[in-house]
Amino acid sequence: MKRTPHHFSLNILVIMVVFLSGCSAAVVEEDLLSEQTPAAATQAGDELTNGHRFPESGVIYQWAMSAEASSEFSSPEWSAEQAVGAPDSPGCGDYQFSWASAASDSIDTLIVRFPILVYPLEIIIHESFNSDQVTKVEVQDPERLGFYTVLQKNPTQVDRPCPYQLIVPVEGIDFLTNTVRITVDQSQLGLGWNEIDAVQLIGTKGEE
Ligand SMILES: [Ca+2]
Repeated sequence: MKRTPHHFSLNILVIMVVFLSGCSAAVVEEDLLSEQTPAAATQAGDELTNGHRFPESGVIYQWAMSAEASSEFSSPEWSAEQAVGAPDSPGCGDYQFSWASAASDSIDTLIVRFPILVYPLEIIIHESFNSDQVTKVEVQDPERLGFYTVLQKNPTQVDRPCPYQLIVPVEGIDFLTNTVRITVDQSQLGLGWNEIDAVQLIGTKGEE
């Protein structure tokens, strides 16, 4: 794996900082959110889930707004922060726009938080390199601060498609949540870093 300085990404970062400093928080949050109506969902069509699995209105599709990890390869490149927002790695490969753990053969966790508390319907993990070594996905109950497992499985090697979307249906969670914890186990298959580009939480706000 080649880890060389990427001057161009530094430039992009500077541009992004300048750009973001000019944005209000509301604008940034809007970028992370979309509330799909059936019509909009049909038009979107670029993701497997949009409009097909949840055609009803009132379903919120949101990208992570913050992230932390048990380790990260470097910062800002390959840091946990790279899993924030919509996918931005340019394709399948070892791109610094995705989170990578410090070691290539470790068990590590990534925690992502979302703008709005929802009853979760589905979690989609966008993996850009060495899929799919995710072994556990949990959601947090913000009142009890406990994590509840919604997926537990063995790591597998998925060569195609790449990037890969791990779609995790969520059932039986009766509390509102905005926090997801993902565990990758890179110790078993010898594939190297399983890099995560973005995470989407789909759910409903329930009765108000
Ligand atoms: Ca990313």
